[in-house]
Amino acid sequence: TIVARKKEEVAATKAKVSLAELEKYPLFARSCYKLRESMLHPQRTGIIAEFKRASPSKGLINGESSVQEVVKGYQDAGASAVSVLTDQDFFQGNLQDLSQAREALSIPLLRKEFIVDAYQIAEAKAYGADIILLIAACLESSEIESLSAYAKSLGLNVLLEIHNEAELNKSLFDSIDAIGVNNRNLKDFSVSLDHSFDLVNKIPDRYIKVSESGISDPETIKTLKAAGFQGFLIGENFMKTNNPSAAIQEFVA
Ligand code: IGP
Repeated sequence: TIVARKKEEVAATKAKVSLAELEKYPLFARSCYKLRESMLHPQRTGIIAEFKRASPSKGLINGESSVQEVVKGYQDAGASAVSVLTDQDFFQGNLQDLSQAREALSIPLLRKEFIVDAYQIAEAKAYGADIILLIAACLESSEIESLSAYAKSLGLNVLLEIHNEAELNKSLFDSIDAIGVNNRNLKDFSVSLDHSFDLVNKIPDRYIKVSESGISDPETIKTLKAAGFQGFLIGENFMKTNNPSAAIQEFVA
């Protein structure tokens, strides 16, 4: 499984770079941009725009675009935050993409990763992230609680991802800032916005509500907003074009 694979990956990395060493990286000491503030900012769109070269469902999406150019374009177009994949095997991402994005940005940056260990959270901070993702489908309730509390202790923001009501109910901790409904089923990759519409009213209002995946036109954002979402995580729709920065501009125009 993905969780087992990630645990092996973390063990191998830890053997090379200890947690104590990560804590000495210059970016580890920075204070993070606040997710809530940027998501609700009147001059921003609520879009969390993703840099995604490839995916397990689509294969190669964009092997050409430079991470810094794309994320800068996202920010200039009014994105509230940027997401960068760091998984190599499925998404052709890496931690250098994350730190490169950090250099180009002055809005919150999400490390998009399958997090199974606190070490990956320290790593996120060390490479310039402001937000980490925790996926309820990959974690026990007690792990969600302890990992989110650790992220908070480092000053990071936490986006918790769910796909159904059971995952929501095991995840309602104070150390979580935002709850994202993934419209894509991680097992069979089928996409339906109904997941968002069905779950939005079950998410307590103290959390920022984000709809994730499969959003491919501006009208959908209006509908999701009317249903109660403040955030919209979009990757493929922008990355599949040869100019993702132009694609997001047209999208928000
Ligand atoms: C973006 P899309 O369909 O716009 O490219 O989706 C984002 O929601 C998706 O990449 C994603 C994801 C994840 C990827 C959501 N949750 C968890 C990897 C792991």
